[in-house]
Amino acid sequence: MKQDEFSFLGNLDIETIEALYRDYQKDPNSVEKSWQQFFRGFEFARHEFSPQLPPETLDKEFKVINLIDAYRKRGHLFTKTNPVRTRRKYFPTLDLENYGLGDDDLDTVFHAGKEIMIGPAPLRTIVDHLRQTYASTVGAEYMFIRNPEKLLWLSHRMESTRNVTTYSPEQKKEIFMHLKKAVGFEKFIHKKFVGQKRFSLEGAEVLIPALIATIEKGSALDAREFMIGMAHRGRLNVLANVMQKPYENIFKEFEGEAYEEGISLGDVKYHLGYVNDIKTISGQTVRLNLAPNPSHLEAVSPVIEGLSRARIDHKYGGDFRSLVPVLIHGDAAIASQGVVYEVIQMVELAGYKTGGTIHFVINNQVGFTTNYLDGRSSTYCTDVGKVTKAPIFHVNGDEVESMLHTVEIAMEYRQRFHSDVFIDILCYRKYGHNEGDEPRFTQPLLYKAIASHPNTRDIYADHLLEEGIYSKEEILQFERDYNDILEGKLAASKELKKVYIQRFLKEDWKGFRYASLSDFSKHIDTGVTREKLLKVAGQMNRLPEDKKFIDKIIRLVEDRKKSITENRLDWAMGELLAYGTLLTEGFPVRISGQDSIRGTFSHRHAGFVIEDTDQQYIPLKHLDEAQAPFEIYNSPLSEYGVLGFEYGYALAVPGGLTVWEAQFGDFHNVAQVIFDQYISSAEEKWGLMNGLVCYLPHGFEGQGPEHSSARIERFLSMAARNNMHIVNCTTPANLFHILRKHLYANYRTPLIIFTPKSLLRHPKCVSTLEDFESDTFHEVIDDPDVDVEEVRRVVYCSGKVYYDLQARKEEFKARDIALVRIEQLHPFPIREVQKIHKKYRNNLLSLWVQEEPVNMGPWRHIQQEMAGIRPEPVTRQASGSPATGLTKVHLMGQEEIIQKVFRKCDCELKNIYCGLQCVVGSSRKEILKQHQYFRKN
Ligand SMILES: Cc1ncc(C[n+]2csc(CCOP(=O)(O)OP(=O)(O)O)c2C)c(N)n1
Ligand SMILES: [Mg+2]
Repeated sequence: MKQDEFSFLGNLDIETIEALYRDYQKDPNSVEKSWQQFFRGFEFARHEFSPQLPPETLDKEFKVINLIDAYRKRGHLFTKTNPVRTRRKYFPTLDLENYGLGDDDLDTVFHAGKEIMIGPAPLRTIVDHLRQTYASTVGAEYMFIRNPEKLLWLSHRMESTRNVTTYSPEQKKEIFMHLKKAVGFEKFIHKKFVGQKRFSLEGAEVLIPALIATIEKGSALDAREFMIGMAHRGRLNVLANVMQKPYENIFKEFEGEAYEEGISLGDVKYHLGYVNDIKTISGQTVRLNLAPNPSHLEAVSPVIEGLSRARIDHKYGGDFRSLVPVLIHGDAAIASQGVVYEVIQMVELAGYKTGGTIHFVINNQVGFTTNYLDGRSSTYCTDVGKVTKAPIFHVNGDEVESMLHTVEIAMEYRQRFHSDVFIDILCYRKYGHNEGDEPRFTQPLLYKAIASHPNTRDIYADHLLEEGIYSKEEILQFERDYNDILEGKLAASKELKKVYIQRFLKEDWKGFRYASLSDFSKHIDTGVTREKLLKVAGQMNRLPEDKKFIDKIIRLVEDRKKSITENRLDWAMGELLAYGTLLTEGFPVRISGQDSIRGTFSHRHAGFVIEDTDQQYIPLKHLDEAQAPFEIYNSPLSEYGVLGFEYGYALAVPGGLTVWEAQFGDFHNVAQVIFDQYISSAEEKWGLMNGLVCYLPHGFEGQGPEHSSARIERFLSMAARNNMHIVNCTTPANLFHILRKHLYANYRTPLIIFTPKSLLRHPKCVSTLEDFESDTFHEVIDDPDVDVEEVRRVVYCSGKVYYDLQARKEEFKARDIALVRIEQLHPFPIREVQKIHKKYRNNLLSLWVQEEPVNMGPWRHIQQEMAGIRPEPVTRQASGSPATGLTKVHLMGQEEIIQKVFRKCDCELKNIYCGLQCVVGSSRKEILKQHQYFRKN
């Protein structure tokens, strides 16, 4: 293919352009966006032209403008940003010929130079300026941005400086000191802890001065706090040389001895978090938070965003400039982990905005062993950033000054426009995935190049030598001095007895303690006076008179008022009253989930849309002037990202109620990583408490395999040592009390609530005002409708199935059957259950009834927890899929369960509920044996 077939302007005749230009003059929007930019530049330059310019000169001016446009758009494809590999080839190149220009034009002065801030200049100067700005050590992708203000700001910022900052000798010395530490730290550990995993930063040491520049620049632009999330690579170096975690504590972790108290299991050293207040060069104190994170790459990203948002909301009064989220990604992870996309989609939304995240990528061009060519289809690993049209800079990791210059631009942009920025650090990985891994198995060629490649410190030292800033001897002495410091710290670490893990955000959690088993059975007074209940309900059920609402909303509010006067409060009232009372008592409340404002099942209606508008009236925001903030958001259609976000949010607001709601309980499994790696395990790994509440709609109503089960069994298999509070409430009042208890407790654990669907409107699933006034949360609800002496069968169950059983019990007037509801599944209220078990002394048979198949639901957990009582299971039969999609099959299955519970004995000892074993066909001997068994037990 001939070169000029690729040419942009070269293969367009001038008449076509002129025609387009005429259109543009009539209406700029009538031509395509890139042509608008082109003509805008052209007119700018043309200001200087004499109207009598010969058409050929005019044509060339156009071509130069087109060349400028090409550098802006595609210069990044021709940069020298890869320190150890030659880049892939891209066409068309930026050669003059491809733009209808040639060497003969190099000395011609073009007015188009004004477009790039240098004024009329020879083409040679223009090209030189463009190369330096767009195709040297920094590649900038930004021309896809649609906001003209952002676009102009970026081109101006880069072109006016040729995309370089000239640092003073003092600044250069400072930069060298950071590089010296970044390189020296890794070398020291490599020598002292041979073969131990540390996921060294070598090859990407420039990250350390880059982060320090982020903090310095950010703080000069009003940032007071940084929330940092990163994976394994270089984390120890960041902890030591950015977070200023004491070296001796890090060295101690290499010895792997016991932890100090408070941490039971702990975690590997390159997952731990840290918080520190440090002083910037200008003397400003800033807070740095590095969140702990699991191995699961990118899982920390939504958590950082939630933490950041919570701080912005609660500490900085909504000021995005005060806190900057910083995410450090690996190239393979950012390109392929879906949660990155979820996070990027979220952070421009009202409920999730954090004012722009600075994303760094340690782009060492390899995953574990997987080459970048096998790791992604996109050109750049950062292409996901284009979803929100964020500017993306690709920087040569060997060029520390270019790096710092880019950081300055990124931080200025973030503080000005409050949107994301990406900095892709092109670098390499000195060793294998970890230090014991042999990279030459998989990348022999690359590693040959890496082996002889000098490190960033030495490259920069050479610059400083050349510039006469330091002598060789001085540089060597700096390195020796730093090494001596580390030797001292290593000796000090030997004196330490145990590994110290600083609890992340310890200060914010003052006043809270870890939960103990007895907490879960302790009754906290969570009742609310009638006067207050009525006051809150009155505000909740008030529509502003000056606004119009559709009839259905007016009727709904009337029904809610009626439920108060009739003293029959449903689930929605129980839930909203919990929020309302908590808000007036000073507890902030935040709820997010898919369609949560109205509620998937149309029960909540926390916001009323004003007729013929898109505005909402949210009554819980208008309770009284002193109330705490109430926020409720419909989340984007994401589970992993949003749950991670809310987990982070709850982490930063221990005194608030933060709720994540799954649309149907099943969908929580899309966010399984957050349940496994944070919610259930963060306390044991990192000593982290968290009070996040998760609503997981659960219940078998014939809605099919994916809309029935919230997989209770999975939560119970994760539950141990008070790590989570798991409940399945059957009354509005019990929900009300558990939410209030959760906030009034001075310990925090995640609270998993299996919430109902059909019960939301079930006429029996109501509570009275008295239940809200004087009662408390019940872990177990005994059957109020029995005569203890009469009871022959005790049926334990949890959740919605209770109402199905209760209906049949009423129908049969079966007062000899007691229905006992287990409202708290973990920690299991065994004492309470035992008390009930003993109370029914004439009981012949204990049953556990659940709607789920025997291999799902709480059964296996119940079997263990109630081993002493030995209930017989009544369940659906084992299956791989939780539920049927056919309504009739569902109803038959449900009926079978209910019938089993209420079946009278077919055997000769009629009228005794002796158990499922007495089915037709059992021999008399067997039956008698069964009966004896039941009597004895
Ligand atoms: C979700 C997830 N999948 C797989 C892994 C295993 N793993 C650990 S590091 C790694 C490679 C990461 O490559 P990259 O993101 O480029 O970071 P680098 O190690 O190169 O800095 C893999 C696959 C993991 N930790 N998390
Ligand atoms: Mg990598």
